[in-house]
Order: sequence, then structure tokens, then C-alpha cells
Amino acid sequence: MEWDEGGIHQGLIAKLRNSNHITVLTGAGISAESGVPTFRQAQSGLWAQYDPQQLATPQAFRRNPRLVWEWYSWRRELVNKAKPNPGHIALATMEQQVSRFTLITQNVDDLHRRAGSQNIIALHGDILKTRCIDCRTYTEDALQNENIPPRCFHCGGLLRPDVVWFGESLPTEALEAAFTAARECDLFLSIGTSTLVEPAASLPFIALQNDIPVVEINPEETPLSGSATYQLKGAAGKVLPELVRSVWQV
Ligand code: BV8
Ligand code: ZN
Repeated sequence: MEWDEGGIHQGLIAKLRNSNHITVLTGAGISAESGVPTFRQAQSGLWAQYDPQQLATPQAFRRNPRLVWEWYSWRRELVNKAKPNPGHIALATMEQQVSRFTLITQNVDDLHRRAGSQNIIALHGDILKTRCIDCRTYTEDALQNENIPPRCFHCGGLLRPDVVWFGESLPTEALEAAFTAARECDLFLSIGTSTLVEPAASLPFIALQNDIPVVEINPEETPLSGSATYQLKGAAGKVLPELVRSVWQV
């Protein structure tokens, strides 16, 4: 662990400047400053009594489709009202400065895309997309449907958010691309993730196993903190713009 008193380590600045391929993994923490609650603090108001890990499962949806659908409607509303914050925007700027940049996100919001990031691997799906639980048809205008949860026009099956629930497999090609990007980059940044949810949580460790330096940006300690090459303890919305300015003067 290398560290400058209060500033950003000169070695990290040089490493960022000389990297041809940077891979970034983001978690809910990068959207926290946009007002999208993280999974650890996700629940407020009427959702306070629910544990997200109990709601984000196929079992919960089968048992109580209305409850799970309404939880996602509440979260979709938050995402639609949210705006990308300086952390999202700094990553989009960084992508423009580097010859190869891979952004792997665990988040299901669209804030990275709205901030201008291009090469995005969405490991856990997209809360703004809706598909049929049976025939997997995607539908845009599900929300006009009167019953909750809405039903598929083609086969009458229940519609569900196009996200990966706990106990469901991640999209194979996305996961393979993520593992490759973690193995082949020059520098790996892990930002705003509790590093608890597998298989995403293994990605920074794969970089370390390939002797690739790993930077963690998080105000809290996580299971990665002790092994990270650099630990920048702070909010992504503050640390990332400072980092991008220090390295590329943009
Ligand atoms: C699977 C979509 C095969 C839904 C999500 C191996 C070992 C142990 C368990 C497992 C394992 N393999 C599989 C499992 C089971 C499970 C799992 O990992 N469980 C954990 C909890 C132990 N994994 C799965 O089920 C995965 N599927 O592997 O398939 C399989 C199949 C069957 C059986 C076994 C294996 C599927 C995982 C995907 C689940 N779907 N999201 C939805 O969003 O509704 S995960 C969901 O939770 C989020 O997407 C996110 O990824 C995760 C929460 O993690 P974070 O993003 O890190 O957010 P969190 O709130 O936890 O932390 C926020 C962090 O930000 C904090 O550290 C905080 O300090 C920091 N922060 C706060 N503010 C800021 C900040 N940082 C920077 N700046 C700030 N301002
Ligand atoms: Zn259908």
C-alpha cells in the first residue's frame, strides 16, 4: 500500500499517465452521490423493513410479484430522477484520455451511459429494461399496463426487471469480457463497491494475481482494502475529479 500524506501518490499519477489499458469496476457507491441509495443503505421509508438481498431474488418475485415489482418501480423512479455526478463524469473523461478503457459496472442504473461512458460492461443488467419471465420478450410500454406486475402481450407471462437477481447467473459474454479486461489491463480501479457480491468481487483480485496494480476508491474499508496497491479513502465524486485533474490536467 503506497500513500502520500493527504495527496495522491506520485507513483499512481505516473501509472495512470502511462497506462494503455485501464479497467474500472464500479458498485453502488459511485451512484450514492446522485441520490441512488446503495445496497447497504438502499432501504428507506416503506422499504426499510426489507433486506434488498431478500427482494432481489427469483424466489421473492415468485412468492410476491407485486411487492418486488413495486420495489423496482420505486428504484426506477429514483434512477430517472437522478443525474450523473462528478464521479461518473470523471470516468467518462478518463476514457477519452486512455487508448483502451473498460468500465465494468455492477450497477443497474444508466448513470455511466448518461455521463458519456462508452465501453460499459453491465454485469447485473438494466433496471430500466423490462422483459417477460417466460418468453423473455422485452417490452417498452409495460408501465402503461394497468395490472401490477404487468403481463406480457405475447404470452401473458409476468414481466420482470431485466436485472440479474441473487442466485441467477450473470450474462456469460459480459462476465468473460470482464475477466479478460481484469487480466489484460495495466491498471485496475475498484470504485464504490463493498466487494462482497460474487463473481464481480473477484475481479480486482484477478488483476492482483496478474501483478496488475489495483486502486480502491471507497470511504470505507472492504475485503479488498488490505490487498489494494493504492487505497484512496474518500467519496468517488470528490476523489475521481481530483485524480483526473492531477493526471491529465482536464
Ligand atoms: C451467481 C442486480 C451463479 C439486482 C445484484 C461465491 C461465494 C459466496 C456467494 C456466492 C458465490 N457465488 C455466487 C454467490 C451468491 C451471490 C453472492 O455473491 N452473494 C453474496 C452476498 C455473498 N451471487 C450471486 O447470486 C450471483 N450469481 O454467481 O450465479 C450461481 C447461481 C446460483 C448459486 C450460486 C452461484 C448474482 C449476483 C448479482 C445480484 N444482483 N444487482 C438489483 O440491483 O436489484 S447485486 C447488487 O448488490 C448490486 O448490483 C451490487 O452489485 C451489490 C451491492 O454491492 P455494491 O455495488 O458493492 O453496493 P453496496 O451497497 O454493497 O456497497 C456500496 C459501497 O460503496 C460501500 O462499500 C460503501 O462504502 C461505498 N460508498 C458509499 N458511498 C460512496 C462509496 N464509495 C465511493 N464513493 C461514495 N460516495
Ligand atoms: Zn411472454
